[in-house]
Amino acid sequence: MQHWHILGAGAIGGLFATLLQDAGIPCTLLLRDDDPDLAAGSACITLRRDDQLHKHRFAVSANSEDSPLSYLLVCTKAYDMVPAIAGIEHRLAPGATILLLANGLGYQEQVQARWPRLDCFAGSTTEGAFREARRSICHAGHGSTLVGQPGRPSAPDWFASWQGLQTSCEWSADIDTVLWRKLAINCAINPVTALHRCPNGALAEQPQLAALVRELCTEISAIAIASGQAGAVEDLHPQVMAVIRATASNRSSMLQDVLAGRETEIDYLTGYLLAQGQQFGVEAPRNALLLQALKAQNAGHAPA
Ligand code: KPL
Repeated sequence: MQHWHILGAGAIGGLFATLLQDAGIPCTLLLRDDDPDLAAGSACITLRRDDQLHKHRFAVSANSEDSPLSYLLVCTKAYDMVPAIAGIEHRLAPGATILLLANGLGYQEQVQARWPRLDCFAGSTTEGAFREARRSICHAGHGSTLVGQPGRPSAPDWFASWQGLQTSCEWSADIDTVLWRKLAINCAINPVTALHRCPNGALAEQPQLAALVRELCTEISAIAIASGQAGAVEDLHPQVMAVIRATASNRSSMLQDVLAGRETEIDYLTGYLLAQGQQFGVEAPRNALLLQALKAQNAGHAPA
């Protein structure tokens, strides 16, 4: 049985830690050297689901320790992927399996380029989870998770145990399309909600915002098509509207970041999209303005 280590035990990392443990898969949380749970020798994550509390106790390990890691799940924010992995790189076993699970695109290539010997997988999840307190997570909405590796049609052996998780977790033979589709949806929703500080539903209710979302979708689709990702943006606008309606009362992850004074993932969402546009000669003025406005609004917010 593989032993998974989890780097970034926030809402999604903590949720997957509990899912792995419930499926009988050994799992240890990697913690910064100053984390008080290291002195305690273990960490307790409380998961609230359907108004019931489930407590899970985990083994913990300081990032600076040197026992080797063979299976690593990384669930940090997109911009923290490379720095977080750099902090434990001395522990990575040769050819270690690493699964990256965050919004956005761009960091996957950065990780693979910096650590070419890692067996690197990418995932995309629609699980709805947010942190209520330091080690308390609310599992607000069941979603599904797709995992894959570009160019790899079938799942590696280790993935069999992930298919036993108490959630929908499937192998994708075309993870690039999955990641692009998620990027496209996030680019059409997250920055608008973060700039206007509104719940997702406002993007359907307020005519001006709804018109902006439509324009963003047109530009996003043009860039995706030029990048060879036409399949990811088929029916993008209706799909975005469906997500907006299904998550109407939610605050997008980017709005949550802005309200908490944290850095946002905009560089790995709209920033990545615009870089692709530039590479293929497709302009996206609405998306560019949105990125600028959001950066101007958040200038002065120190990253957490
Ligand atoms: O993925 C999301 C996010 O908030 O990051 C959704 C809810 C789909 C869009 O806002």
